[in-house]
Amino acid sequence: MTPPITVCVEGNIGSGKTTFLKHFKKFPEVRVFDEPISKWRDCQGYNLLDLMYKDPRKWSLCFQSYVQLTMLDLHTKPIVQPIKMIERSIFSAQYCFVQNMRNEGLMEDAQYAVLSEWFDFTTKNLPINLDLIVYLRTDPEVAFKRIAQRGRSEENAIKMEYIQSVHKLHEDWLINNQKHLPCPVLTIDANLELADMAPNYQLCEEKMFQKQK
Ligand code: TTP
Ligand code: MG
Repeated sequence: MTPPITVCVEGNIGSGKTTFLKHFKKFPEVRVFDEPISKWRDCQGYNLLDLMYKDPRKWSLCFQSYVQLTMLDLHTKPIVQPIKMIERSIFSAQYCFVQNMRNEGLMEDAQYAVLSEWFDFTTKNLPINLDLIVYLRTDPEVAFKRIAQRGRSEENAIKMEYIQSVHKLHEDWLINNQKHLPCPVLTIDANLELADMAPNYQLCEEKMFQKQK
């Protein structure tokens, strides 16, 4: 049997990744994994996401090391369907979030070094196969508005500058070729309202099913 192909959906916080993934749950060939954020909010009873936002200097390393573990779990999970779809990847965790925490001085250089060593080791030695990245590209203003609208309690103090930095790191990685790209990228205009997204779903379906053949 040919190994499944893996598609990961990337984009800023609030870009619409979870909503985008929902559309693909109807295909029997596709196994869509729920976002790992529920684990980040409850690791043996600890809400690591909340701890990290409340005191990033203290908790960023702990939080990001758990994000890394949950992403590895998703990347390596065996499935019976021919297509795996996941929200995010170990790559965006490292290139967009860990990098940002280091840039902002929220993570010590030594802490960053340890996470980077884990990242390098696991991405080299574990079977993390990515076949397509779908980049939901938004203007930071749009992502910021959506985050405010959904009102996730941990995120209520997020500032526009933070969303701008995370946006820039996604752009550097997925558009400007400044980091390693593990597979081709399909960029989608995700500023659109949900009602106007149908052609984009179709574009993604075509690419995905074409790869699977
Ligand atoms: P996202 O992984 O961007 O998920 P989302 O559900 O907010 O995105 P969408 O609306 O597009 O579905 O972020 C979830 C939260 O976790 C957010 O507050 C940012 C935070 N986060 C980090 O701090 N570090 C990380 O490495 C990742 C992946 C997320
Ligand atoms: Mg989500």
